[in-house]
Formats: sequence, structure tokens, C-alpha cells
Amino acid sequence: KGQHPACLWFTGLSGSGKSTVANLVEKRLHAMGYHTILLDGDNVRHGLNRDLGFTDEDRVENIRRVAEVAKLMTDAGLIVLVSFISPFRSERQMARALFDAGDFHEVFVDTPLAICERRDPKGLYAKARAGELKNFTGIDSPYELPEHAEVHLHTADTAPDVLAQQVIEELLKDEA
Ligand code: GGZ
Repeated sequence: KGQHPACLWFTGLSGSGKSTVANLVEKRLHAMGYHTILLDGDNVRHGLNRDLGFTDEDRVENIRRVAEVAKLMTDAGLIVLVSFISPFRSERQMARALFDAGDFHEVFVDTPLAICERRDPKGLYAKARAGELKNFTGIDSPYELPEHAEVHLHTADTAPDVLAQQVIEELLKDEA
């Protein structure tokens, strides 16, 4: 299948639904015959980046490495889905700059902090509020809102399958 290689870069808070939407998008692309790979904390922070924590400096390095790997995989012909908080504008810009114009699609998974905190599937927000977890994004570590995202997903009032479709439409919008 002839989809041009590309990078779908998901950014958003912990618990925003990045992984849920990215997984749905990947499943659909796969069903359409595209070759994809999903990079996220589960397969990167436990391996390649297991030396990194959550200080600003470590997050910068986390995202730098992920961006470089995503670029290599895109060069190899894959559609790469990247799902990290990626809280800093400058690192998202650095990632974007690695790619040819039009091959990088930033997807802002926009879920208000209050909703992420209510969900708190791993109890991390509670720990952060209690002071047991330092440098937690949205609590005592910043999340810089995307200003140039190609896709802006409002998760509070839209079902995941509809959000996934919005991402796919962005990816395929220039296809014949
Ligand atoms: C934010 C943290 C932290 C801190 C552990 N701050 O909901 P999760 O659990 O599964 O996703 C979060 C994940 C964030 O890692 P990223 O590599 O995406 O972050 S970044 O792009 O900023 O480098 C959360 C868990 O790791 N987690 N401690 N302090 N999230």
C-alpha cells in the first residue's frame, strides 16, 4: 500500500487518552494494510530510555531520542505513532524539524487536567497531590499547550473511535 511514511506525534497529559487513541489509530491503519509502529512509554522507557526519569532534563532527552528513532523508522518506510506526554514546546518543535514538511502530524490529545485527575487510572495524580511523586506533569511540572497541532482532539465530549477517525483523516488528507 502506498501511504507515504509519516509520523503521528501524540501529546497530552498523563491519563488524557493518548494511548487509547493511538492504539485505535494503529489498529485501523493496520487493517488498511499500512505498516506501522507505536512508540510509547511502555516500550521505550523500560528499554532504550530506562536510564531516564522525569526531571526536565531527562524528559528533554527522552523526547530527543524518541524523535530520532521515529525519524529513522519513518525513513525505513513506516507510519510511526509516537505517544508521550512531550510537555515542552521546544522538544515538539525539535521533533517536527527532523521531518520533511507534511510528514509530521502533531496530535494534541486535549483532556482537561481535572478529568485526567478524576480518571487517575494508576493513582499517580493522588500520589503527586500528596507530595509522594515529584515533578508530575500538570501538578508540579509544566505542560506547555500545543499551538501548532495539526489535529486537536477534544476527548471530553467525543468517543475514542471518532477521535481515531479524525487522526486518520488528517493522515490521509493528501492522498489521492
Ligand atoms: C508524568 C509520570 C511521572 C511524572 C511517572 N510525570 O499515565 P502514565 O504514567 O502511563 O503515563 C505517564 C508516563 C509519562 O512518561 P512520558 O515518557 O510520556 O513523559 S515525558 O514525555 O514527559 O518524558 C505516567 C508515568 O509515565 N509517570 N512519573 N513525574 N508522568
